[in-house]
Amino acid sequence: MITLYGTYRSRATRNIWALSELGLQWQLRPVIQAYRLEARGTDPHAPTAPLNTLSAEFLRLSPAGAIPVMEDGGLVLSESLAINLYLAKKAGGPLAPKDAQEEALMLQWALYGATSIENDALEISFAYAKGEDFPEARQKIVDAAADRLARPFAVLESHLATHSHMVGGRFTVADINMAEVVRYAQPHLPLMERFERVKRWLDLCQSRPAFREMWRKRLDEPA
Ligand SMILES: N[C@@H](CCC(=O)N[C@@H](CS)C(=O)NCC(=O)O)C(=O)O
Repeated sequence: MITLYGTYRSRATRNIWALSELGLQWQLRPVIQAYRLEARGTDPHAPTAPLNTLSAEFLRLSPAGAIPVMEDGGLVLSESLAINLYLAKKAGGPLAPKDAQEEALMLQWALYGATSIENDALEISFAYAKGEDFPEARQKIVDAAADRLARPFAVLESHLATHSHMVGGRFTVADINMAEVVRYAQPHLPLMERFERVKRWLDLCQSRPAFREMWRKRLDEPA
């Protein structure tokens, strides 16, 4: 049985979405971010604290102290995007790479998302999570992140002008990985409206029942 360590309010959503699409048997072992506990006034080191990213038991699995982590038959794997690529190969089927070339392209897009998009998209996500009102300093952070994202979003836009999906002309794990990175920038409408194909592709990915179910459960989890 596959065990996923994490929460719905973390990058574990990527794996939860993929696990559901792939029809794999799995269980969730809740591990909360230490900073969330601290924000609630709970000491993450307290003996009564729930399992968290600073718990000794969890640090044995993840020296980085970060969720998600996946355990499967002795394999302990971190890095959400790598976990998804593993899960797709394990399950096979249309979401998985059909050959070495597709696998290379899926890896290429996962690395592009992680290195060229995620950090700036996260800046936008954090800024919007603080509320709808935008003091000038926060607006500047969002505008600068959106400016930096224009280049990688143009790369996606031009890819989607000639391809229906990230890889292989069908919905695959490469779409899940990229959609979950691009999602962080989604609240910034001026950016999404500028890149119409990216917006359309993201909407399509997020219309899948497996995404919707994951999202519903995420919203049910305390912030
Ligand atoms: N690149 C890693 C990032 C993992 C990561 O930063 N996870 C955050 C939650 S989404 C975390 O566990 N932070 C722990 C903490 O700050 O205590 C991945 O994609 O899995």
